This record gives sequence, structure tokens and C-alpha cells, in this order.
Amino acid sequence: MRMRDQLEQKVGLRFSKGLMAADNKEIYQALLELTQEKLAAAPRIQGEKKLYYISAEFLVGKLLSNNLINLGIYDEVKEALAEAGKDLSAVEEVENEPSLGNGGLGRLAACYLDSAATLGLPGDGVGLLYHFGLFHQYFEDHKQVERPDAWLSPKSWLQETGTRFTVPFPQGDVEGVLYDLYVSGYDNGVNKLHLFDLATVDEGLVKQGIDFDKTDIQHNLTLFLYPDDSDRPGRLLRVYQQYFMVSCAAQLILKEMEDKGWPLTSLHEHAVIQINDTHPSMVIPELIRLLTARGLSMDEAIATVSKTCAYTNHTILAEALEKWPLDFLEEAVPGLVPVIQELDRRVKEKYPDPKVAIMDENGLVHMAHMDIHYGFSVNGVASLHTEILEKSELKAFADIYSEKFNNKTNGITFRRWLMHCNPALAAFITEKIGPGWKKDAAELEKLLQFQDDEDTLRRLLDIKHQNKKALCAELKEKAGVETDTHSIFDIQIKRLHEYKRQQMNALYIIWKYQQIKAGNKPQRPITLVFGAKAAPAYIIAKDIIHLILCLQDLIDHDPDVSPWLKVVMVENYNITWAEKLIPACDISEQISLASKEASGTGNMKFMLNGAITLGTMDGANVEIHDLVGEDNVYIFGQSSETVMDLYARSAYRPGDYYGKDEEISQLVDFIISPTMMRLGDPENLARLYKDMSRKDWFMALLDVKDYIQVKERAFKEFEDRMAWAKKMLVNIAKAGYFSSDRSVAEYNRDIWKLPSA
Ligand code: 26V
Repeated sequence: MRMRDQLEQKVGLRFSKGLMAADNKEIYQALLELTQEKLAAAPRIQGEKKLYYISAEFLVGKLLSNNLINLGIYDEVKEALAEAGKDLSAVEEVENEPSLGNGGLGRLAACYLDSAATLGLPGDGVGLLYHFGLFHQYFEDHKQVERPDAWLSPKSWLQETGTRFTVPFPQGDVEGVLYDLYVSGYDNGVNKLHLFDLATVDEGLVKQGIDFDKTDIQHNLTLFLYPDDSDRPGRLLRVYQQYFMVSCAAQLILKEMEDKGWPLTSLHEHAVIQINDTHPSMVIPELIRLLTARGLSMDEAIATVSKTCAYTNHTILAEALEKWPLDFLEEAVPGLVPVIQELDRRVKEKYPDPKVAIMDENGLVHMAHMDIHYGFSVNGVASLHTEILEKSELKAFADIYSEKFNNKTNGITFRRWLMHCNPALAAFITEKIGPGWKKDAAELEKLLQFQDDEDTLRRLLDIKHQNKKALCAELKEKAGVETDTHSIFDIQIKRLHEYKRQQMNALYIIWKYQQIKAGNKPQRPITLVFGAKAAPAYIIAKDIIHLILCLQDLIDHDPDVSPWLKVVMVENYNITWAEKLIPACDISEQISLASKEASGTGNMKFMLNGAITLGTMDGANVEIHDLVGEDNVYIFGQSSETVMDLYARSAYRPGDYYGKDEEISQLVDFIISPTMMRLGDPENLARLYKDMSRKDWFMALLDVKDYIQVKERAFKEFEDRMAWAKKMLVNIAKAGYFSSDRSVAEYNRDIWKLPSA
């Protein structure tokens, strides 16, 4: 049946009207049903061995277009709707974005599920169904305010499966209820994302904002992702949540083994578990507990689990490497404690070095240490990151288990981050080099033959300009702000964290403001866009948001400056915003303190869409630099070696810059200038000023002058439009390496060893 007829039939059946008379909501419902039916009819990817990717986050984004693209019917649907006078992108607006993630780790999980299905690898995701997700961010009085993100709707992509598992807690058993989402591969079959909900969850527990009774674990486990952990009940709740997730996951895995009639001693031959950061680490002792309860000896259980589990490290920030006090575990998950103690005993017997113990002398249980000893693979997510893990952070482990350590540089799915979000560029690339790049991203290099072709370069500039126009319209509609389509778009979108140094970008804004006030106007207006959520209990991060919002306001109301400089911080930054911002970007801000950003994946998305990276030699920026060469990236700042050395010797003092360097002092002082103190909250601004001038733990002042200088050079070079377009082309052509199809193929080659359909 023609797509138009299929759609007419669906709309007719459900709403007793024709497509032309239906509104976008009705069309969305019809499309959702039609797409779900096609997903259900697609072949389920199967094999003798399967990947279980367990993760606290899956930042999947809206699903309609992605599924239509992967099913190969996007264009047909778009045309059928257009025939009836309807617009697919307006229909997409109806869908709520699932609020199941926080940042890079969650988005990476979503990209990897897409690629596993695309490559025909049997692999399911396992996580939790958070009713209110992370939180919805609002701005009030130039400050972040958090409210529940009630994204669930009665009709959605989720399917109730009827599968339930019992999870034991000291307060009594709770039930996990399994919901499934189809994960479609591009031109291939489907896998699933398994999301567990708490049968007895009670949304009514949420009172003011995102506050709720953190101790009521029989009703709260699946309300929020990362509930505030600034107090003991909050931290305990994390443990309860994590255990709920991994116990359900472990039971699902064993059920699938039993359903197939496979003996549990052969678990490692049929299952591989990827532990995404330490949040799912308790799956190791939980599986051991369940296997011994089913008759395996402790030795057998430990051996088979160790051959099944692999761990990915996504951060080297000490505070993000989870360590739980033993008494927390005794209180929340007493059933696991004897297993963890046994695992620790075995380690201590073999390796006396206290650095590699699971349980340290303070009674803290190091989750990553358990993963490394009792998993068969440990990987970092970019080559510099893996090198730092091996040579520094996890050196004691790498010395013991050199064969376990490996690098898997992150990747992104080109289906969402080019074909979906930038259809004009995708079509142009196909026009130039054919469609092969969609299945083999390395083919993008064929674009290099056009690097001196004026017509190609002009087309690239034109596509960028069209995307800017679309973004400006979106900013007007959604945020009520006017932006200039001819300005340079310089964008920093990522979690708000001091190590990512949004505060350094804010110092640039202050510098530029002062320059313009002094009469030094830029050659062309500049639009600086931010998008970021701060963890609700992370005070300084919220102060940085406050600073940026105050600067936005200050500049908007200053007629000397506003024609030249525009600051926009979008509210509730999410995947949907990213899909609009990235295609329109000229300069991609990747300015983390070298050694601190494990990889970054936004940097890859920007590059693929023809933005030029302005960044430090950190994370995957290093690989971007090596691929595109000096001329096609803007690098500044101290090296990771220097930074690590400064930390090791406790030798960094902001006072060496603030107070000594007049230019730097002027920028920092501006934060508490009378103008700013009138505009913002003096308490927040003074706290941030104090932190930046006296502590500056992530060394913004160390690199700020170099940053300003290199950023100015980038703005200047932007004016040679042909030279800039060539940089864009080289970046796009070299982005193929960052396809998640490549990453996932490497995971499979070295770690998972799954059969491919
Ligand atoms: C962060 C937070 C912050 C909010 C409060 C709770 C909480 C819990 C855990 C974490 C860890 C986040 C780890 C993470 O997202 N790492 C990112 O992983 C990306 C994918 O590998 C990588 O590209 C980024 O560099 C890295 O920061």
C-alpha cells in the first residue's frame, strides 16, 4: 500500500477523518502506531551470544524521525504528508523528548544501541524508566530552577511486556516491571532497550519542585535520574536505585539463558555485559549471588561472571569514581555484602598493594576496582584518556592486568547527527560522493577531492547559512530572542561543570564587552550560545549559569554592545536543542582543562556538521587535531602533562594571575562590579568571584589569555570565507572516524565477539 494510503487508513481508523483534516497530534499518533507496527514486523536481531549494555542513562532523543530513517521510510512519509499539506517536522514537535539521561555518557549509550542494531549485532540496552527524568530546567531571576520533567505520555514508544522481577530490600521486596523500546538499525533489524519501572512507584511523592521523600524507597526508586545526593538519604537512594537496576538486569539475563536452555556455567558464552561507568557495577556481585543461589559454587560463579563483564570508564574526576561506605551497602543491599567481602578477600590475598583493594582502610568500597578485578576488559573512551588511565589514574591496575586495558575512542551515530539533523548537508554530500558514506563513514574522505573547488565550498557556506536561518527562527519562536543570521555562531553546549570551563567562556564575554565599550568593534557580530544543566546541588555550577544569564541581560540592554555581541543561554538544553544548534554552528567550544574531559562527543557532532573546533588538547580533541591538521582546528592552552604536574605538585595558584596580571584581574573583578551586582544576585556573584580568584580548581585563569587570543584569531580568519569553507570541508571529510559504527565494530572485535547477522 502507498504510504499516503497507509496513513489515511490509520488516521481514519483512529480519528474517523482524513489526513488533511487531522491535526499534528493526531498525525503523530497515527505515525507512532504505524511505525511501531513496522518495528514489530522487522526481524529481531538474534544470535548465540548477546550484548547487555547496562547504563543508568540512555539519552535517546525523540524517536519518530530516527525510526523512520532507520526503517528507510522517512522520505516517503515526508512526501505523503506534504501531499496532504502537512509538515513532518511540525508533527515531530508533538513528541516529548524522553528524559532518561544527563550528558555524554547517556547519549553515547543511545548512539551505541543504534550502531549495534545497524551492524546487525544482537545487543540490548538495560536501564531504568525514570518518570521525571533528570529535571526540566527553567530560568527565573537569572537562575536555574528545577521542576519535574513529566515526559511520559499514555501513548508512547514504550511497550509493557508483562515481565516482572522481585528485588529484595531490607524494607521488603519490591517489583520491577519491564517496558521495552524497539531500537531500529539503519537498514537492518531491531534490538531492544529494556527499561525497568518500580511497580509501586508513586508520582504523588513529589511535592515542591523536585523534592520528595528520599527514604520511601518502595515508592521513589524510578522517579528521578540522579536525585540530589548532597545528604545521606540521597546517597543511599543512589545505592537502592542502582541495585534495583542491576538486580532486574541480572534476573533478565539469567531468565533469557534459562529460556534458551543454556547451562548457567556457560553464561560467558552467551552473554557479555558492558558496564557503563560504575553505576551498574553491582551487577557483578548480584550475578554471583544469583548464580550461587542456583547451585553454582562460589569459584564457578566468580569465574563465569568475570568472563562476562566488561567495564568502560567515562571519567577521571575523582569525585565521579563511585566509592560507597560499607555501612551504606549493609543498610541498603545486605545480600551483596558477603559477596563483596569475599571478592575483596580474594584480591587482598593475591595483591597486597592497598591501592588495588576493593575495600580500603576507611571502609569505602571502590566500585571501579571491583569492575577491574572481576571484569575481563577495561576501556577508556579516547586515546589520551586511556593513556592517562594506564599511566596515571589506574596505573597500579594496568601493571597487573595490562591485557585487560584497551581504548575505544567514542563515536556518534551519523543517522541522527547528520542525516536527521542536517538533511541539506547530508543530501549535498550524497550528491558529491554518492550514498556509500551512510554505511561506511570512512567514505566521507572522498570529499577531500573538492577542497579547492569553489562551487562546492560556496554550497557548504550556503547550507550553513540556511541552517543559521532555521536556528534564528527557532530561537525567536522558542526563546523569544532575536539573533543575526549573518553573525558568527560560537556554541558551547554540554553539562555545566567547572572542568568544562563555561566560566572561561564567560570571561571572554566580559573581555569582548569591555573591548566593544572601548570602541574596538568586531568585524562582524558574534552570537555566543550556551546550553547546559547544572546538577541541582552543584552550587558553583549554578553560579556560573547565573553569571552567563546576567551577562546576556547586560549586553541585551546595552545599545553600544548589543549590535555586535549577543549571548543566548537556551533553557532546558536537551537533544532536541542540540539537533537545531549543531548544524548552524561555526565555532565549536571544547575548552575543558586538559586531562579532564574523557572524550567529548559533542566535538564530533560539530565537526561532522562543518563547525571548527576551538579547544584544548584534551579528550577526543587530540584525535580531531591529528586527523584534520593544525590549519583546521584552533588549539590553545596548557598540555595535559603540565596540568597533571601542577596538580601533583599542588603548584597552581590563581593568585599568580589574578592580582598580578592587570588584564586578568579586570575580567574577574567585573563579576562583582556595581553594574553586575545591581543586575544579579550579589551573593551568587560574590561567591563565584571568590572561587575564581582564590581557588579556580579547574584553572580557568591559567589558559584564559591564550583562549582569548586564539578565539580572536578564529573570528578574524572566519572572514576569509573560502579559506574557512575549506576548513569546514576538511572537518566533514575527516569525521568518518568518529562514526559510532566504527566504535561499536571495535568493541565487538576486541571485547564482545558477537556473531553478526
Ligand atoms: C555525572 C553526574 C553529574 C550530575 C550528578 C550525577 C552524576 C553522576 C555521574 C556522572 C558521571 C558522568 C560521566 C560522563 O557523562 N562522562 C562523559 O562520558 C562521555 C562519553 O564517554 C565522554 O565523552 C565525556 O567526556 C565524559 O564526561
